[in-house]
Amino acid sequence: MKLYYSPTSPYVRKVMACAIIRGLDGRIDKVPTNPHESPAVLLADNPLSKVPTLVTDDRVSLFGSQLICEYLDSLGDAPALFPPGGAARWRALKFQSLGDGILDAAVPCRGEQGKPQEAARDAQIARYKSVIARAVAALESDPPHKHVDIGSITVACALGYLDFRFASDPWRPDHPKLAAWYEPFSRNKGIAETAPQG
Ligand SMILES: N[C@@H](CCC(=O)N[C@@H](CS)C(=O)NCC(=O)O)C(=O)O
Repeated sequence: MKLYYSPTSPYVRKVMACAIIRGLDGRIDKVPTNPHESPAVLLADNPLSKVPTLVTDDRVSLFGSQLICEYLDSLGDAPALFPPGGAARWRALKFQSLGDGILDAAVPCRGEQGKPQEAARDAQIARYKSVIARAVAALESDPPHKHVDIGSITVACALGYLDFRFASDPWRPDHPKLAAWYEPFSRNKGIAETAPQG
């Protein structure tokens, strides 16, 4: 399999964490890619020009970390990261949505912060930060379980991204229950080995 990859993308991290936890990382050929430059090879496999993009051994291109993680879950015989049904499934998928929602605000927020200051930019940044604050508060009220599944993995990648890109605005002091969940969870092999550097 081929994975269009960026080492600092939290969505790529989520995919690689799932691959490591399910013992599939050795089957993935990582292709360093800057999606913002829209290279022709990436566009040939993903018209949206985003990473992660996975090309399967059957030459099927899959994009969106949720879809890619679900595909990886269909391979091999390691325990599933997507619970097959019942309350556990909906809870895991809800946490995945919450974690992805944090990233869907935090990643463009960082983009806005790099632009020249003006009122519209500042209003958009404030809106993104409110989304992040509400989502982290919801996680403090109801942290993920210790169990490793797609929900807890995604939340860990989202919190790791806040540490990586928003270190001057630390989330731990006001969220002690979430911090107490994250500290041991982040030592899980798939999370520890994919921590962003730099
Ligand atoms: N919903 C997508 C989001 C992927 C995404 O936005 N990736 C960023 C990198 S962190 C990207 O490729 N951005 C390029 C662009 O938006 O042009 C997923 O879950 O994979």
